[in-house]
Amino acid sequence: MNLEQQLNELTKKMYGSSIEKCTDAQLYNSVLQLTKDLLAAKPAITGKKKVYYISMEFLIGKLLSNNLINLGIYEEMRQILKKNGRNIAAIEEAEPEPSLGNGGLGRLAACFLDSIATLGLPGDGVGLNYHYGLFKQVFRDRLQKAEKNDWIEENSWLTRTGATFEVAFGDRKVVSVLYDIDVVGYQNGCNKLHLFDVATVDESLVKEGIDFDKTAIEKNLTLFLYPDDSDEAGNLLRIYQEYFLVSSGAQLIVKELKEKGCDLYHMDEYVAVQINDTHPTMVIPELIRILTWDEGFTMEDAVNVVSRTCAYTNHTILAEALEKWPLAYIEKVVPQLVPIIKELSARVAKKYTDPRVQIIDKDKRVHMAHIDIHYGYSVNGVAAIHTDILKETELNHFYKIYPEKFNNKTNGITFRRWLLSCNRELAELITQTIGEGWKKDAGELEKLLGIAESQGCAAEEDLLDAIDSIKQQKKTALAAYIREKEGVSIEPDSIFDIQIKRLHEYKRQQMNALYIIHKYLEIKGGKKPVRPVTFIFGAKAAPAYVIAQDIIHLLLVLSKIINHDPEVSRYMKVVMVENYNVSYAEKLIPACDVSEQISLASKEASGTGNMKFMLNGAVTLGTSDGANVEIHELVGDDNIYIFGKDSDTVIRHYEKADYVSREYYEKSPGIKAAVDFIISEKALAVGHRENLERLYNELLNKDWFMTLLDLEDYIAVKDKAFADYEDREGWRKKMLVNIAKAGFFSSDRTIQEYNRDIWKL
Ligand code: 26Q
Repeated sequence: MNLEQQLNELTKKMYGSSIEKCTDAQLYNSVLQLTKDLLAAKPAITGKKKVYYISMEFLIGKLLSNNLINLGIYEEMRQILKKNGRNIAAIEEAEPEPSLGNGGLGRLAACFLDSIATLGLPGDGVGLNYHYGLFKQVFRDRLQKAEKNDWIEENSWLTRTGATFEVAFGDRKVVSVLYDIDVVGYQNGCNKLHLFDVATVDESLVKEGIDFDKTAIEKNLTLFLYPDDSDEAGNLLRIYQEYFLVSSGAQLIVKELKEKGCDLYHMDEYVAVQINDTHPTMVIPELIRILTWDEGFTMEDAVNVVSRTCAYTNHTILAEALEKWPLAYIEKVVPQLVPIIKELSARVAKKYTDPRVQIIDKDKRVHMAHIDIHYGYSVNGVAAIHTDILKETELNHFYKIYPEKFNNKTNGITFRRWLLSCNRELAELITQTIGEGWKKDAGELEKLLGIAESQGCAAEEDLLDAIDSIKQQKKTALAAYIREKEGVSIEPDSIFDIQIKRLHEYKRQQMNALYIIHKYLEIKGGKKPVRPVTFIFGAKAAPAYVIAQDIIHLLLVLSKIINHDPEVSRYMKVVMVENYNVSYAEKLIPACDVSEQISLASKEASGTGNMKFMLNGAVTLGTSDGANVEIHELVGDDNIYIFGKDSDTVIRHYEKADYVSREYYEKSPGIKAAVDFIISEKALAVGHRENLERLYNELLNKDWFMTLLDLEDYIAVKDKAFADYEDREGWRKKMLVNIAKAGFFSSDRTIQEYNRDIWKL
């Protein structure tokens, strides 16, 4: 039976209907089922050693089109649907998006699974099956409200495996059930994403918004993902979740090892466990517990073999985001781990007197990262500058003890999702121009730069024209989508300036807002821009992060004022899209002209959105932070807009505590006017005084992430970028260079490095 016949059989069997006649949802479910069957028939990727990528988050996004691409049948399926009068895009829309991650760290885990399978390496993800994931964002009265994101339908990518484990907490036992999602490599076999759920989970606990009864662990444990909220840490439930993950995961690992007939004393020859930030750190004491309690190991032997098995990735240098759990909390949740953690801590204390490297500190708090560094064999940062800062500043005391453990792995993104799938037109143009090779070896994208030499200047001119016309097409499509979803009309001929990422003060969405106010005041004062600009934002704020909520409020206030002012809206519009997620990113990124990557230098570990934008021909406007530094090195000064103080300067300001935002406010009339606008009559007429005043005071009296430090430079460089956009020839060349140099940021390259230096599969 060919694919079309198989699909017809399925729609008939499932819905008594044909491909032509069934609803979009029914057709989606039928294609889903067909794809799941094809995945099940793929060979498993096998080998002596396997990596388990253990993470509280896997922000996988929708899976249908990516699975079809990796199976090599996307085009065939598109044609079959078309022949039957159906549109694949409409079928893709019917898929609910799982929101099993906060942002970068979770999305990175998903890109890595794609690359591990694509490279044919044995490697599984280990995570949790949150029923409502991260909250769904809605705007009411220009404020963010949180709702549950219901994504698990009767038919889904999840397959119940039948495997169960028992997880013992101090006050109760719960049964963990294992679901799997197939992860197919591009033209390769399958690995698994293992997601654990509580057998007795009860969705009816969730009533209004995202509130639920916090007492009944066995009913609520896997309902929600905790938002990335460094201020609100210390929640017991988060520790319950973390232990539930690592205990289930460790049991699965040991079970699979035994099935392989492996001698557990040599488990490091069969397994690498990659710990995604500190969240799954308890896997280290848990593995030691299992080996000593159940397998007859001495403490010494267990500690040694586990330390040769586990490796840790650090994703942040924000001190407030490093997990430090009170020992009393761990005692309450998992008393059985306490003697092990104390033993691990005592061993460190015996060797090193420096209080900065202890596991349990004088306030009886457990520093999770310290467990990872002492009892793992590798510590990596996620971009060159980030790893340097870890070595030289943040983790310097550890670097002095274990220089050989530290290594850098600059992040990457899967080009299957972030080009082939989200920008099929550009991918096809590239293939027509340089052949298929880049899909397997992203470095070949550089061939795009040799077109003038190899095929003549006319060919390069055609290429630039084609890239530009695809960009225009994507901008038009995005404008239509935004019109439909947000009810705002935007002009496809305007410059699309986009900042999409979690809302955090260090990412400085508020600085972008101040630029917008500055532009608005200029236009009001009679200075009209040559070309209109559309400022687009997408960001969720952790519900307990008050200032982040206030920044969202300011952005919504600005969009109301500006979009409804006929004098100004001809020149600029502001759109804050609702519920920014992976699917929205796939529409926004191909349509972007200017990619906003404006974090305070030293604070953004890497960023990965910056790479996605570059690959899709946007030009970066950014600080010397995270992977922007490496983008800058690759594309050169002419093809990126860098501004602001560098990380050394910023770190010195923190050390000396000599940054005073009010000084910047007082010495520059432009800055003062922009900041004052936040509490102007105009803003207060559409916004809430409480939110706007709080934000204004924060900027003037604290501004911990130094918004005003870089504002003037930001305005100057951004104006320059917008002016350069008018040199259309020059700008297209910048787009081309960005695309051509993006190959380094393929997660295939990143995973090859993890494998070469850490996993050795
Ligand atoms: C911790 C404790 C309690 C509740 C939540 C958390 C928590 C959850 C998520 C803390 C942090 C996160 C997420 C961090 C994150 O996404 N970091 C980003 O990782 C990316 C991939 O390496 C980098 O590119 C980004 O620079 C980094 O911010």
